[in-house]
Amino acid sequence: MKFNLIKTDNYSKARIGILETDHGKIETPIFMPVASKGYVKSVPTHELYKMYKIIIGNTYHLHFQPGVEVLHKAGGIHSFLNWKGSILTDSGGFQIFSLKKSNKITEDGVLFKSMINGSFHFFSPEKSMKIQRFIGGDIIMAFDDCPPFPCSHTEAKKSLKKTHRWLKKCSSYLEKNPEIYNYKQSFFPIIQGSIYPDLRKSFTEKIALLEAEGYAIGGLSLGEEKEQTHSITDLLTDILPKKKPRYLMGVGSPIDILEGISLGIDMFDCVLPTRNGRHGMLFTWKGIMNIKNKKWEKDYSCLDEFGNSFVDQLYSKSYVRHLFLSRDHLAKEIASIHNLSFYFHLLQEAKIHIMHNEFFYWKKSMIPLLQERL
Ligand code: PRF
Repeated sequence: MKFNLIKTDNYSKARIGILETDHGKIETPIFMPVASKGYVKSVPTHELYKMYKIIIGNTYHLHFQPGVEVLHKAGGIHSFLNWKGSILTDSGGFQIFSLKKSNKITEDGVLFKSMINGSFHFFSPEKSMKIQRFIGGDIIMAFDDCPPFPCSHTEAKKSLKKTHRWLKKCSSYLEKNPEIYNYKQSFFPIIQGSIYPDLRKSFTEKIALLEAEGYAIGGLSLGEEKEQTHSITDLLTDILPKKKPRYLMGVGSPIDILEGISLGIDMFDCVLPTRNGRHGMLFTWKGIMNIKNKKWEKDYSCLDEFGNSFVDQLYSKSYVRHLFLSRDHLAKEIASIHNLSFYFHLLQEAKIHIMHNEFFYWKKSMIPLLQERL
């Protein structure tokens, strides 16, 4: 993987870069739609690919369905999906922890009960790496221990030490077990440490020396105050090597993304545009719209007059509301395509403003609009 920084904003830490995997070039900052099981819910691949050239899958989900044997026999996840772009896979740890019930964390890994059939499974750093080799993502993530929020300094420190030991196990597994498909996989460590600046700082200083191909910030956006998310992110992007991509995991809303960009983040992923879209929440340039609202019952104007997606001009607000109330699948498809298109264009705009050193002021002017409830 290559990463070239092509521009840094004069008035914020925002940057533009080109990230290149063996499956193509991606301009950063980038938002990656979530395809945990190898598909973005309700969105056909041909629509997705018109906008996005990278998606994020999940080791935990793909391990259960369709399973590594199916993926391996297909020749890896790209062939299985017939996805021409890049794929990043998350390591699965976070999903296991967030499904907390009935799991047991030990020094070696996590014992948990499957949501699908109730059977018991054990995930370890080595196992996550092995599965990620078989899945075949272009970027693979370290198996980390993400402590819940809130958590004490003592707990956070203990968990961070485990994340560090697990990181070493991941790296040594990958060194001994090279790629099984004919393209490169890049490995990103994940920074944890909850909301404690001392833990975050010392860990980041250590792993910044590793010369990893990119770095991820985990353990944020778990319910802490926005100022805490921002100050931790700010602290870490000051320490991380400037020439490597930074990925803020599981973030976020359009505003969170603009804040992240201004703090020097290059990559984001979040279920928000698709999950909330499936429930009728639409993000627009004028604010957030709940299309199921009675207000739109007889509004025959197009879904989003400023939207760039074909769905925005093709369907009316009244009609999309009707599709939602009738519970037709088409409603979810239209809303998800609309939201992914909005996110895509928001990042396109952000890049134009970074290019012209106007990002900081543009972001400031955008926040009240994005907060608006229509
Ligand atoms: N770790 C991993 N994946 C994640 C997170 C994390 O901390 C988060 C937290 N925002 C989202 N996805 N492995």
